[in-house]
Order: sequence, then C-alpha cells, then structure tokens
Amino acid sequence: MEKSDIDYTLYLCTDRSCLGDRDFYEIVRNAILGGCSVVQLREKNIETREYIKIAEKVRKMTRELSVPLIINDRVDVCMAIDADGVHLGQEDMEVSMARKLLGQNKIIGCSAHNLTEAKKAFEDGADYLGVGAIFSTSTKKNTVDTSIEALQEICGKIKLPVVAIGGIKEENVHLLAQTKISGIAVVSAIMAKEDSEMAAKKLRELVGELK
Ligand code: TZP
Ligand code: MG
Repeated sequence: MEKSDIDYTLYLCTDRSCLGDRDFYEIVRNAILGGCSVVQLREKNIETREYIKIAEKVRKMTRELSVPLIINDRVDVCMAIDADGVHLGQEDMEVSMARKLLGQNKIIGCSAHNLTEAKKAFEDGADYLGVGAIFSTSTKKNTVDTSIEALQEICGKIKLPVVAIGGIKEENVHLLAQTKISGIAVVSAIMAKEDSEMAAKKLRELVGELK
C-alpha cells in the first residue's frame, strides 16, 4: 500500500489491559471487520521479544485484511516485523532519526499537542500527526490536553493528515465537525467494548458524517 493511499478515518490503538477474558486478536480482527482502517499496536512495559511475538501475529492479520499496521514507540520492532510504520511521541526517537533508519517508504506518525510540535514534526518528515488528548481519558496517564481550537489550527496550518485522539467516543465525535481531521484514533471506545465490530461500525459511520 502506498503511503499516500492510507485511510486514517478510524485508527485503532490497541490496549491489552482492558480485555478481561476476551481474546486480543479476535477483538482486533473484529474491529477491522467493523471498519478500522489503521491499526496501531500499542504496548507499554513489555519485553522486546514479547512485543515482537505479538506484533508478528498482528502483522499477519493486518496483511490478510489489507489494513496498515503501525508500531507504537519502537522503530526496531517496526523494522523487525516489517510493519508499515511507527508512531512516535515527543519523548520517543526524533522523527528525523527514525526516517534515516526506516527510509522513505515507511509511515512515521508523530504525536503533537500544539502548533509548534506539529510544525516540527512536519519539517522532520512525519507522514501524519496524532493530536490530543482532545477529551479527558483514563486510558493514558499524564496526557497533555489539546483544545479543539488548537486541533483546528493544526489542521488548517499543517499539510499533513491529522488524527484526533483522547477520550473520543460515539457521544462526542460530532464535536470534531469543524476541524478538518482525517480521522479519529481510539483505544477504549473499541477495545473496551464487548462487540468491537459493532463499536467500530458505529464510530466509522459517525466519522463519515463529519467528512
Ligand atoms: N494519546 C493521547 S490520549 C491517548 C493516547 C494514546 C489515549 C486515548 O485512549 P482513549 O481510550 O481513546 O481515550
Ligand atoms: Mg510513545
């Protein structure tokens, strides 16, 4: 898949901490079947070998279902399993350095909380931006909040696809209507739902109404 063809409409960030006794891979598969257009494997505090083992399985699934796979934080894991790209936060490897390691064909996403960080990510060669937390969330601790106005400013001034993240759920998607985002990124609104396929389907419809 060409980088420019990527559909950011419904971007799933995974989280294995809210599964209960449910199967992680089933949830992700069903979410894709429901309409998730990008999957980011997001693991924290995990041994490298374990990260790679999980990533390989998700890699196989996303290839079968023709959805791009992005690896959170870890350029080495992205390279090791030939993922489509990596997502880097402000404390992770610099985008420019990741670009040197990954080459032009891999997707590099970068988290930005304001216009300054968004500009820098663009100049450093990022392919898309993750902007938030837009709404309050308990999924990630110590988030830096980003207002809808700041999101709007970034979308207007930076020529990159922007994915809004943080506390986004069915009830508040409509509040993003004026922002020109390319899509929404969610964790709990899909991962914590019993039926991830239905959850994805509904969110996809709602984001579709924004465009
Ligand atoms: N980055 C900013 S907020 C967030 C991340 C990874 C967590 C989003 O999780 P949720 O459950 O969709 O609010
Ligand atoms: Mg990170």
